[in-house]
This record gives sequence, structure tokens and C-alpha cells, in this order.
Amino acid sequence: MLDGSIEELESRSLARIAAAADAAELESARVEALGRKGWLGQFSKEMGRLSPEERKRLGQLLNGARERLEAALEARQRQDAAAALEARLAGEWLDVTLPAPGPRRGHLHPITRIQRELEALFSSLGFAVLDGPEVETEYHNFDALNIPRDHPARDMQDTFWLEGGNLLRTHTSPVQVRGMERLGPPLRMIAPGRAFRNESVDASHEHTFYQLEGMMVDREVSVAHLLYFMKTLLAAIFGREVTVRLRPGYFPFVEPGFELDVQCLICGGVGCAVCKQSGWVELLPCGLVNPNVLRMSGIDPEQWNGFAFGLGLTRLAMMRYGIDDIRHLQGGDLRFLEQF
Ligand code: FA5
Repeated sequence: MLDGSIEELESRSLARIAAAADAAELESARVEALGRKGWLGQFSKEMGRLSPEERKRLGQLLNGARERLEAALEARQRQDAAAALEARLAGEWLDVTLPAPGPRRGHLHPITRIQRELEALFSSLGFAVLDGPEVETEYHNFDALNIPRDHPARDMQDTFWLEGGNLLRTHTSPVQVRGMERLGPPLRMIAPGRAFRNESVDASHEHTFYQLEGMMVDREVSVAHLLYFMKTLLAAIFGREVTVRLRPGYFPFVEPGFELDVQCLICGGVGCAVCKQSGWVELLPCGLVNPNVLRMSGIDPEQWNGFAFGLGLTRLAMMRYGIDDIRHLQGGDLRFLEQF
């Protein structure tokens, strides 16, 4: 009678061990059979009440069952450990013969990108791309642009003066002068680069910013030519119609002079910090070259005339990418730059 129930319990425990879905189920099968209060223990306790022969026989039966159960448990545990290792190896598989990922590649700064696009555009229109020094002479930055020493226009651009009378150029216009001196007429040139002004920084003003100067000197250049190039430039950058306005602007090196403003693309024209609540952003001052400027660079204004413009490249980048504060652009924060 006891024999039968031991066999039955053993086969039930063996079945539970075999069918355990996880470590917890296996453990509960172990506790049920081999634990302190398990059925093997319960039978052992009963043995005191049996005759010596009965006790011996039952003892053998129980030992046999215990050994088989322990062996089954151990086999199952080994099998589970092997399966877990297998799964981990499959998950952490690494092909050491694959090529290394290599250094992380960066990308161009948004201003550089627009600068290169404009260089490609103007090159295709026959313009040379010129570079000029950031440390300039007073002559190239002011005098040769028809801004005499006592002229109030010098105060319009707060200048960083250097020892010895030179300065950090306040605009890219001195490269016009260098272009005319070096290349003479007819001339088509652009000059992208940095300009520096000692002015207080806000959402649309930096002390260091980018401009792109443009100049064309030829025979009978008109405002119509100027407007054609301005429109071509804006269409290339924005790829769509943007609302612009042209109003008179005063610069001693052009006559007539204009300010070309773009309707603020940050706020859509309703007013924000970038456009100083006006709805318009000053972007592209321009005009026909003042004859004095041509004359000073050795070009006869009776024979030649031209147009010039000074695009605010940093502001153009802000308009194109919807950047609402100029300080982001040179702040060096990768979280900002990685968006482009
Ligand atoms: C000039 O610098 C003239 N040299 C432009 C010019 C060239 C006129 C040729 C006529 C013929 P202005 O100071 O307005 O002009 O600056 C030109 C553009 O540079 C502005 O429209 C603006 O877009 C940008 N700019 C000026 N100051 C800053 C600044 N602090 N931060 C960012 N952008 C600026």
C-alpha cells in the first residue's frame, strides 16, 4: 500500500520536474518532494512506527526515490543553465571580423552650408569668390568706401580698434575695394566672411557674424540688374516666394542705396524678438556703387558703373532654418547643431 503511493508520488514529482516552465516552478517541485516538509520526509517520519524489516524495505524504497528525484532535478538544472547560456551567447553575438565602425562623422555648420550654396550659385553666374583679411586697414574698411574720417557713418558701425591703427573689419565691403584694386573692371565678385562689431548682443545681433558681399562692375549696370541678382539669390536659398520690401537706405559707398528686408519668417510678420516686433528683418542692403568709390580704386566712373550688396549671411541662416536667436549659431552647443 505504501509502496504504491511512493511510486505514484515519485512519478508525479518526476513529471512536475520535467514540465516546470521556469526556475520557480522547478523549485516548488523540489520543495514538494525533497523539502523539509516534503513527502519523502513525511514518509521517513512514519518509519519509527514500522517493524525493522518493514523499515528497511521502506528505507530502500525512499532512498531509491530520493536518488532518482535528485538526479532528475540536477539534470533539469544543468539543462536549464545550458539553455540560458545558449540564449545569452546568441543575444551577445559579436562578429570580431566586421570592420570597426570608424570615427563619427560630423556635418557642415548651417552657415557654411548656405555660404557654399551661394558660392556655387554665384560661380555659375560668372562671379569670382574672393577672400579678404579679417584684420583690415582703416583705409580699406572706411576711407576707400567713401566714409571719410569725420563721417558719422563710422559711428554707425562700432569698431574694434587694434593697436597700430588697424581694426577688425566691421563689414565685408573692404573686399570690394581689394577686388577692384586687384582685378579691375569688368568685375563680378562675391566675398563671404566674418565681420566684427563692438555692439551689444541680442536675439538678432552678434559681435561676430557672417556677411556675403557682392559686387558687379560693368558698363551700364542698372537697378534692374541688381534686383535680378537679389531675387535669384533669395529664390535659391528659400526655394519659394518670400515677401520682401525695398526701401531707401543710406550707405556712403552706394548711390542710390536700398535696404532689402525679408518679412520675418520666425513670426510670419506679426512681430517677435528677432524682428524687434517690426515684422521685417534687415537682410540685404544694396545699391549702385558710388562713383567716388570706383574712382578711389582706379576705375573711371565715366566708363564703368556697378552694383554692390552686403548680405547678412547669419540672419539669412536664421530665416532659412527658423532659428529664433542668433546666439545659438555660434554657441557651440552640439544639441543645437546636430539638428541640421
Ligand atoms: C553693411 O555692413 C554694408 N557694408 C552693407 C552694404 C554692402 C550696403 C554693399 C551696400 C552695399 P549693415 O551694417 O546694414 O550694412 O549690415 C549688413 C547686414 O549685416 C544687415 O542687414 C544684417 O543682416 C547683418 N548684420 C549687421 N549687423 C549685424 C550683427 N551685429 N549681427 C548679425 N548680423 C548683422
